[in-house]
Amino acid sequence: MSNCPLPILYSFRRCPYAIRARWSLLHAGQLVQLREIELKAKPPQMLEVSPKGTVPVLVLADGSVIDESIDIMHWALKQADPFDLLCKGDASAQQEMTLLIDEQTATFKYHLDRFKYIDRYPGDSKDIHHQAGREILYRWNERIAVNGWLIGERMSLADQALWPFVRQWRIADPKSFDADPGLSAMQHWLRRFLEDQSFERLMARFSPWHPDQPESLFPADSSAVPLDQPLFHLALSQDWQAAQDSGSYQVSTRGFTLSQVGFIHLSWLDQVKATFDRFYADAADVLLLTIDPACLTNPLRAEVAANGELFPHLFGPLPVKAVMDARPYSQ
Ligand SMILES: N[C@@H](CCC(=O)N[C@@H](CS)C(=O)NCC(=O)O)C(=O)O
Repeated sequence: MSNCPLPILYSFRRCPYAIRARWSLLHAGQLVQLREIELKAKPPQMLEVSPKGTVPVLVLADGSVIDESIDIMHWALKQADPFDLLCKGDASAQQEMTLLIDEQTATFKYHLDRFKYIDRYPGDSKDIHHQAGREILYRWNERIAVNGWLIGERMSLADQALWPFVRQWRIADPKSFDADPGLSAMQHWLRRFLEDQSFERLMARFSPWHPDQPESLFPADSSAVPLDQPLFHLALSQDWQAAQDSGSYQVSTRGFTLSQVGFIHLSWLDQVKATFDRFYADAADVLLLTIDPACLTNPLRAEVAANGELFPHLFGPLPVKAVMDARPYSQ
């Protein structure tokens, strides 16, 4: 990992395509420069890299451009997919995901636009599109009713790609959505996203971008982790032993795995003692791992903890070879 320039994301706060792209960047631990645009006055810098003129557009450090939201999601998940949203190795789940995302793109969005903005479609009938969209939602609801998610027992890319559009549908008529007994599983499913602790970060407001102003970071409360100073992690000795056998360490913090939390908690040197006192003081055989951040390949981001302090987080497994030193920690 090197301190190369951050990707640039052209975004529009309320756009469901931009929302799903930001959601996946947020959860993959990716820091970007966010350029909020106005759809009525798209910046020439964006049109130059993506003449089709839709948001989101992601411009990577090497200049390559990704201008379809679903491709941005795939790119983000390639950087880090701690919850296995791509259902690696499960061809049938992947096929189901593709079918659902295609149905949203080709059919649901068509009815959503006409249900929500009927004034833009003279001669068309709002009721017909309401009914047609609702039938799709009923089918999605039946899937969610089985295990809580669109596919199987875990959240997948399909849930993440679809919820911003279901949110938009609800916004068009919240009363009928909330009162519909045929959508009860989906009402709960949607609330999981809207009440998620990251929703506020996702929907933070940015002033429209102007090249003369300083760049804004997304997530706005995060920052880059310097790569020229070591990072630290307190580990139980048995967990570190297991990591040496497998080649990577996948514990987030005491009692929680990477796949439960989504990232590994790290510290800077002056934060280690307080972390030990809070979480490890009664544990036997605690090791202090010293990590070379330049050897990490998954995204690293400094994020605000509940106490307001910034901590480095690693969004992926910690490779054993990135650990420069592992020694018993005691006060
Ligand atoms: N297929 C694109 C669609 C993106 C899209 O249509 N975005 C809308 C905003 S929600 C847009 O930029 N529209 C251009 C305009 O209104 O001028 C994607 O998935 O990224």
